Parts: sequence; structure tokens; C-alpha cells
Amino acid sequence: MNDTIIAISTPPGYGGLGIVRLSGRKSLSISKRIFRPRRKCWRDISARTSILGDIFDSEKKEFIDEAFLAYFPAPRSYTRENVVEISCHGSPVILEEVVRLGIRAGARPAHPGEFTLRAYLGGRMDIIQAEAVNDLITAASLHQAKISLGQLRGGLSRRIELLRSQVVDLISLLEASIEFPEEGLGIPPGEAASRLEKILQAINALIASYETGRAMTEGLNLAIVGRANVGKSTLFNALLDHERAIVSPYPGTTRDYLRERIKIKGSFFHLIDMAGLERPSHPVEKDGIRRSRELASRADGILFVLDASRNESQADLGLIEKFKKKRMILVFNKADLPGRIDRSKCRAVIPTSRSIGVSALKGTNIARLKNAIWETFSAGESIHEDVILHMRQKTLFEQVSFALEDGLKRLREGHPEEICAEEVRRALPFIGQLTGEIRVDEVMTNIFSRFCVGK
Ligand SMILES: Nc1nc2c(ncn2[C@@H]2O[C@H](COP(=O)(O)OP(=O)(O)OP(=O)(O)O)[C@@H](O)[C@H]2O)c(=O)[nH]1
Ligand SMILES: [Mg+2]
Repeated sequence: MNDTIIAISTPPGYGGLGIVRLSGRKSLSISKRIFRPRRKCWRDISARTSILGDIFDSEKKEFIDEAFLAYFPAPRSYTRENVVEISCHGSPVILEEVVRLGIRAGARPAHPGEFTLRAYLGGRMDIIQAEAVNDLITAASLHQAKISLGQLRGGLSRRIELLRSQVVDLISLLEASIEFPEEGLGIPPGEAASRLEKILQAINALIASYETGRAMTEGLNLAIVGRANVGKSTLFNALLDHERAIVSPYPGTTRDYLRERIKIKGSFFHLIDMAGLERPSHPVEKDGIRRSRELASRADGILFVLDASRNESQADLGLIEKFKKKRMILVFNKADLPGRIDRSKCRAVIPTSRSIGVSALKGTNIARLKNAIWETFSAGESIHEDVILHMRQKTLFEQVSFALEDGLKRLREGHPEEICAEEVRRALPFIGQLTGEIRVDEVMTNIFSRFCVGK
């Protein structure tokens, strides 16, 4: 923390501009050895305004580039230390030379994410906000960027703070019931239970939002399931918008599976086209079918395809039944042909699922299906800032939830307040780890190593 660090903060490659950043006590004095102001002298430099000058190699007595320099004195800077930003031309050769000169003048190369690490250690942001910085930079869509910006501004942190104060309040009320039972300072078990339930509801909603978060960052796996020849590969191609999979009138066309990514309104989905789940008529098919079953059972969701131009069979209904526990959309394909399937009979097997009629061949209703996919498997538009984007956060929220659930259980079983308070108290360290108030070094290293150098 005592070192002054330096790094190129713009992406590698050629660009109109390139920025070298320094942070630490000696940022300005190091800058003075490599930068010469044109008109103003150093004395006149005012905080957060740019001055024009030249990068100068004092050993070789050569100019390297023309540049602007801005000074952000502590604590009103990104890291809360003295920060200097030097905007040069966006040439990798120049930028690397500026860094080299800076190192020669006493700075040290920054590690990945070290500027943000310092912002966190300096108390400028908590760890949720630090994670959001990187999420914002790497956002896959404007929608995710908005969520990350909300978290960067402390939206999620405030919710966690509220959660902590609710938990702490509850613990003190439970403990007051133990110490001052006569004086009415405590809380009746019924009210404690209903408070816990409310807190749990909020936490569980956050945990559930991780699915949406994962859809935004990594993408969810959706298996296209159905019997042979119902049009799975045709649908796969229609959703991808190009002829990726082989389609033919003969059942058993697809044997190996195919996996391709699509993006719907900022969320990613990996579509998996696979062999039809049918009795195999060829030894190779047998293996394909075994793999299909495995993939379908591991998928995050299922597009179940039926041929609407034929009567539903027992095999169709049996298959839907088999994957009933999964989130699913029933797709009645071949809607361009006269319909023979009894849709309500199929829907009755899995009444909570959405269903939609499409023609994969003609492209009818594919846009509506995409929207249904987005609404069913990603949480759709209802979400704003409170989406969990990281497994780390989800796991900690789960630990908090377990502790509170145990507390609730004890309350309901009529255990003394003491025991309940003890269970609820177990949630606190996990809440502390969420915001980074309780620091686990390994976790910190993991978080900041995902950053680029210069951020
Ligand atoms: N009329 C009509 N025919 C379709 C439609 N979708 C697919 N087909 C036809 O149905 C036949 C089978 O299509 P595929 O996409 O290969 O079916 P599949 O489910 O992938 O079949 P397997 O890989 O063998 O399990 C082809 O002749 C397609 O042209 C549709 O919406 N309407
Ligand atoms: Mg196929």
C-alpha cells in the first residue's frame, strides 16, 4: 500500500488515446520526473483539471509524446490515494515507454485490479461494489451494465446493510426477551417468526435472481427435447437464424449433439440440439439417445418439441412427464400443417408450463418463442438492480438463509429465545463476508485477479 503503482489503463492495441495511471503517495513527484508542462508550471496545477505537456526521457534527453495530465489528490480519487492520469496517443510503444519511465522514477507495475483493490482497502467501496466495477466493464449487454452500475452505486450493498440491521435488531429483541422477560422489552415468538419470514423472503428472491444473473453472464443451457422427426433441428436452426444442424425427413437424423449460443435481449442461452428420444433403430443412435437423456437432465431448461400435425402418442406424454420437474416450454411445431394434436391433453401433463405453436420451417412465431424463452428461463424485464451475478454472493446468501431458517424452525418448535438467537446470529459472519467487511484473503485474490491490469 505504500508503493506507488503504475499501469496502462486503456485496452491493449492501437487507439486514439491511451491512458497511463498512477496511484500512491508519490504519484505527483514521479510524474514530475517524466512530464513537462507546457504553459503552466507545476505550482499552478489544480486538482482534477488537465494540463498540456510532454513526456520526457530525462536520461536520453528526448521527448516521447505530447500528453495531458490530470491530478486527483487524495482522498477525492478513485483509490482514495493521490492519482495521476496521463493521456497520451494510443500507441502501445509509447504507453509502454511511459510506464517504463514511471518505474524508473520510482513506481512499481500494478497487479490486475490493484487500483480497485486500493479503492476497497481505502474504504471507498465494499467488495460487492468492487465486483460490480469489473461486471460493468465486462458487461455483455446494456441491461447487465445497468444492473452492474446500480450495484456499483451501492444498491445491493444498501440492501445487505438493511438485512444486517434487521438481523441485528431481531437478535437484540430475542436476547432482551431472555434478560428482561417481565419488562416487555423482548418480542413475542410469533412476531419474531413473522419478521424472520419476511427477511427470508427477500433473501430467497435474491438467491433466485442468480439464475437470471447467470443467464446474463454465462448463459443457461436449454435442451431441445422431443421424439425423432418432430423438427428439433429445424427449430434449432430457426432460433439460431442459420442452417447449423442437418435436417431431413428421415427420423434419426441427429445423433451427436450440437450446442450453440444465442442472445435474447441481453441474456445468453446455449441451445442444445440432440437425438430424438425414441427407441433406437441403429446402434449409433443408441449412444446418441443415451447422451441426449443425460444432457436433458442436466440442462437448466427444456424446449419440448411436439409435432402438432400428428396425434399425440403415449410416448410423447410419457416423455413430458419424465422431465416434469424441469422448467419447460411446450413447443407445438409444424403449425403450418393441419393440426391433429390435442394440445390441452399435452398441457395437462405439465399445467404450469407455457406452450406455444410455431412453424420452425416457415419461421412463424419464432420471435414470440424467443420472448417466451427469455421470460421463462431468465427473469424477464421485472428485474432491476438486485440480480446476483456471482456464485460467491449466491453461496453466502444461501448460508445466511440456512442460518435464519434454522432460527425460524427453533422458534416454531417452541425452543427458548436464546437458542433461536444463537442460530440467527450464525448469519452475521456471512453477511460480513458478502460486503467484504470480513475479509477472506483467498476470496479477495480470486476476485481481483479477474480484473484487467490498470483497473
Ligand atoms: N411442415 C413442416 N415441416 C417441418 C417443420 N419443422 C420441421 N419440419 C420437417 O420435419 C422433418 C424433420 O425435421 P428435423 O428438424 O430433422 O427433425 P428432428 O426432430 O431434428 O429429427 P431427428 O434429428 O431425426 O430426431 C423435416 O422434413 C423437416 O423439414 C415445420 O414447422 N413444418
Ligand atoms: Mg435433428
